[in-house]
Amino acid sequence: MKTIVLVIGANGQLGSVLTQSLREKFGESNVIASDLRPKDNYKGIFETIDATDINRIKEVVVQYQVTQIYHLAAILSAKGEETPLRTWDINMKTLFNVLEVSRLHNIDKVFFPSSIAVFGEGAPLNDTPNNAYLDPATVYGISKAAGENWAQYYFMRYGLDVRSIRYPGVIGYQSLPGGGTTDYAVDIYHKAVLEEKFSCFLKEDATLPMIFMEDAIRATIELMDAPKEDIKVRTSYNIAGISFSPAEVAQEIRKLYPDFQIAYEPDFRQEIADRWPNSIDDTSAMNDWGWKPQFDLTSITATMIQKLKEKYTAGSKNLETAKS
Ligand code: AKB
Repeated sequence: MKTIVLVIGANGQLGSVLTQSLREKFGESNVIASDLRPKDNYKGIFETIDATDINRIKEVVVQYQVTQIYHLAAILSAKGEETPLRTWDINMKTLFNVLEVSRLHNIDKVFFPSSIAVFGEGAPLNDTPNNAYLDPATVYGISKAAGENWAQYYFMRYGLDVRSIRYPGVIGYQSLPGGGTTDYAVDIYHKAVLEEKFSCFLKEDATLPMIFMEDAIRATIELMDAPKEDIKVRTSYNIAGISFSPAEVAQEIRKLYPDFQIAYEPDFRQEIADRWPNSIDDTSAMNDWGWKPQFDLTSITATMIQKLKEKYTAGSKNLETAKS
């Protein structure tokens, strides 16, 4: 049977890159991007979907005879704390809508992203195991922990093939993150390339699990491609890329930009980071579907700097213009 994919939240940091990769895999005309509104000059099939509206999701699923849904729309950890009840409402309502439409319209596979934000003080800080106790301290984390259990419920009760990954902070040059606690790890590279001083909202030693975009996309596609019987975890899989602190990225950047300057001005996001793991144990993902990261801090830094330089240079005759 032909695979037709619907990506909900296709304008986001991960969504925009994942949509491209899914188009390369399944063909341009078989991947429908959707979000609250199209980006300027968007190329490819795009449908406007507010995922809190179940009827709109249904309409698009029926119109294109969708067989897989990637539900990426969510309010992230830091932004979510501004309006806790709205965050809960949006994150849960959109998930229920996707699960219900998928169940009622016989969708083959659903992807639901979870996050390291599901962990809290009850979990070990180092090499946090897949089945650690979950006591998240942000609304985003609570919604993801609940979402994982609902994903498992839909699998057990209705046989819906929902698969999920707990993403660490995702670092990529292709898109910008919005509203997360790990966002600094993308912003820092933009500032380095623009040769500007970086003000970091986390402390210098705030070590967090991170992953390069290429690894995150590959993990998602490998998980979705894995035979159904290999998927033993129906809540969500830990995946580790690497772990580093702001001071360690700054040190790595200085190998290429020796004058790079960073100031530490921790805000409320530091308290969120304090409760998240330093590192993640991803043995279950490795054993069940062969997960293995490829990028370390040195290769991430080299790629980010090279690609962002190219991007700024192309966008503005040269880097000098980009800086002003
Ligand atoms: C965030 O910082 O909120 C996200 C995440 C780790 O899920 N990047």
